Amino acid sequence: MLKVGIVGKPSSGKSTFFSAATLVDVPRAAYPFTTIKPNVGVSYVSKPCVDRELNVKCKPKNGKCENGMRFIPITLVDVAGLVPDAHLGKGLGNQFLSDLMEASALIHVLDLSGMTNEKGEACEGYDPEKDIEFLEKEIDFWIEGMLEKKWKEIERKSKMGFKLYELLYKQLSGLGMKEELIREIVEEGYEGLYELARRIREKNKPIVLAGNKIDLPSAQENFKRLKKKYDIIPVCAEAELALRRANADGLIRYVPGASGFEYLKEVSGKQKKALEFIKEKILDVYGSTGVQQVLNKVVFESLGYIVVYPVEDRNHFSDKKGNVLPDAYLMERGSTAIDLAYKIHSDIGEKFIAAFDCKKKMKIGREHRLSDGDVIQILTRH
Ligand SMILES: Nc1nc2c(ncn2[C@@H]2O[C@H](COP(=O)(O)OP(=O)(O)OP(=O)(O)O)[C@@H](O)[C@H]2O)c(=O)[nH]1
Ligand SMILES: [Mg+2]
Repeated sequence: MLKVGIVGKPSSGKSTFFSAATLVDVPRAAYPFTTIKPNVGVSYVSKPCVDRELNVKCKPKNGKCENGMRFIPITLVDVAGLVPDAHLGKGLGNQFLSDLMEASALIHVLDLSGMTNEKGEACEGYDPEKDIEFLEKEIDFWIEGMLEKKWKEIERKSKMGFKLYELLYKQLSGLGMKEELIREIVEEGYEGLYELARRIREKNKPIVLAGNKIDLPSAQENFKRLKKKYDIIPVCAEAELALRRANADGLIRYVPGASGFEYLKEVSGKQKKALEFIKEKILDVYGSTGVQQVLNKVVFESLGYIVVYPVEDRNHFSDKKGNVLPDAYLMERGSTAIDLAYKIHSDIGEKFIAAFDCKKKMKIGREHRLSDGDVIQILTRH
């Protein structure tokens, strides 16, 4: 399953974001290094389901479909806070980032309020822009460290005639890099190991900025200033957590990512006040709490993934048992019919003959590139 990591300095709200996105209950608190061991959970990205377009009602096996939105599972990982000079051993260091090795992209949860310093300690008037800068550097130092460990050996082998990009690719194999991208970087040239690490990070681990704590007035001020320079999504992780919990408890009906919710029961007192606050100060102002938007941006914009629906029965868009549109797969842009076949099962890949585009009602070949929202039947030999 596609993996996305959550990074940021201590106390920025990473675990609150994680909890809101997964509904996994984890410790969250206003002191640094609340999280030490990584939290791993299932979250979902959402896209309008093709069932409306096809005039059918889907029955997902994985994930869910609510209000016409298909929710597709991803793995989310929340780690300890990163501080400046973590690569020199400050805070908890940067070794724990190895928990994010397989993450395809990162979410940087920023505390936009400026009410915590770079170490996550309470303060006032801290500029969150500093966090954007130092965090990227610390991730670069971490990758540099991985290269450094084997650098002598890499240089020796490279002099012996082995291709440098192949050696680098091997050394970073756990990072889920593409050999082609590493080759491009090597061919373009770079100055020193740090620069090489930075280029590798830029090409392989896109970072989406989540401007958290937007409910606080100082965060709103910082957002107005920083949005001119950076692509930041305003987020209130606390609000999303409250809404998802109230939904799970049956108090309200709330579909993640929506701009509103409806009451299902009589709610009063503190709870009603909190929900009304969220409606007036977050949903009505920003259009959502930002959590779902951040997840969707990572997967559909930064990584450019598409959603493809494999089916066995082309006429009913279903599997053999009649479940309509049972699966929705996240696939890399440029994926082909044969890629989909192998993703379903290696056996299906091996027995592939052709595929059928169920929307266009035409046969397609193994190298046919798939598009977002395609409904595909794979034809195999027996
Ligand atoms: N006002 C406000 N506070 C928030 C929001 N999200 C998180 N917080 C608070 O920020 C503090 C830190 O939250 P955590 O989720 O534990 O932060 P973390 O980044 O996981 O912290 P470490 O694990 O220590 O690195 C807690 O007191 C949260 O209640 C938000 O959207 N608004
Ligand atoms: Mg935490």
